[in-house]
Formats: sequence, C-alpha cells, structure tokens
Amino acid sequence: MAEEVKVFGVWASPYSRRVELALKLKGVPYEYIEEDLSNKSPLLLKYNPIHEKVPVLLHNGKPIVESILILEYIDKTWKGYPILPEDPYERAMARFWSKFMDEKCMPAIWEACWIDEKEQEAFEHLKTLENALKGKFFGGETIGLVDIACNWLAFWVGVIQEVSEREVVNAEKFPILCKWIEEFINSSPVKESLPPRENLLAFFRARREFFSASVSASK
Ligand SMILES: N[C@@H](CCC(=O)N[C@@H](CS)C(=O)NCC(=O)O)C(=O)O
Repeated sequence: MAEEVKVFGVWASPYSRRVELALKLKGVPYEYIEEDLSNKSPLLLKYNPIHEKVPVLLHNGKPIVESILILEYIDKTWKGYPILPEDPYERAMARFWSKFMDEKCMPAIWEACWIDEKEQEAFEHLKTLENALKGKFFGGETIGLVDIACNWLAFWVGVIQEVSEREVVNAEKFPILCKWIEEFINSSPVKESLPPRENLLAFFRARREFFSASVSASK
C-alpha cells in the first residue's frame, strides 16, 4: 500500500520549507497542502491543536509537529540520505546548534533587522554560530540537521535586510557564514525548496511597517 505523506505548510514559512527540504533530500514523495494562517483549516487545528502552527507532517494518518522534531522523525523513518550524524555526541551537538538557531539566533537577528538595540546580541550569536562551522556545511561535506535549521538565516534574512535597509549579516562581518550561505542556497535540492525571492520580498515589503512597529513595541 502506498504511504501517505502530507505536509501542511505556508509557502513563506522557513519552518515548513525545512520539512520539504528534508523530504526532498530523502527522496520521499509527498503531498503539500498550503494553509491560510488567517483562516486555519479544521485539519490543521485537528493535527496541531496545541500550537495551531505549520508545519505538520502527516504520515499514514499520524501527525507530527514542530519542524526540528519532524526532521528527526523523517531521518529515523526513511533511510538513505542521513540528516543527523550516527555518533551520539555529534547527534547531540547537531541538536544543540539547531536549538541555538531557533531559541537564540532567530529572535535576536529578527529584532536586529528592525531595531538597533539587538545588533550586538545578534552579532555575538552569529559569531558563535560561525565558529561552529568546521566544514563546507554544518553537517560536514553534506547538508545536515543544522544546515536545514539555518535555512532562514541563509535565505530569508537577506530578503528581510533588503526591506528593512539594515545589514546585520554581511560578508565583511561574517565571511565564513556568508560562504556557507552561498554554498547552501545554491546546492540541490535546497535551491528548489526555497520560496521565489520576489514573492518573499513583496511579502515583507507589504508588512514592513507592521513588523517594524511590532518589534519596536516589544522593547
Ligand atoms: N517551533 C515551530 C514554529 C512554527 C511556526 O512558528 N510556524 C508559523 C508560520 S512561520 C505559524 O504557523 N504561525 C501560526 C500562528 O502563530 O498562529 C516549528 O519549528 O515548527
């Protein structure tokens, strides 16, 4: 019997793009269902009743939520391309850096893209991350969990910076990280799993005032 693999996502979401990228790396066919977050579908609310967020991976009727946990599930379920390292210490470190991206880097970089106050904090987190990059990718010679978790930094940040007219990440401040960004976004299947740049630019342009005001208000 054919497997049921569905991804509930949003085209501009780095989190749902992570899941799509992992499925593409594994060569797993899936059905993609675009959600409207202003009018969430009954299925999204049923499958992710606690957070009510995308992405949701539905595998043979079982929902899995939270992008990093979904990546780990995908890695365990489908063999072939390894996303997490086998070695227990390396696995723990990969989990550590992806958590660092979500919990420390993303909030600080996002805020630094709109206001000055967070720039130093974002700089320090980015330097720490840059120092953790030892090979071509965080995963070594191939794309792994941390690279996938850093997709927002690789692609979305450049678009946000263009809209907010601030430069938190550039090659002068972060030469190694920027080299990684080039390698990552130009590799296959990453290229095919990113949203169209023009559409993303229009998305952030349309919300520029809102994002800028909401970040300032939270300070
Ligand atoms: N920690 C979650 C974050 C997912 C998330 O924030 N998704 C956003 C879209 S980018 C969402 O669904 N937001 C809907 C809402 O907050 O109501 C993950 O890694 O999957």
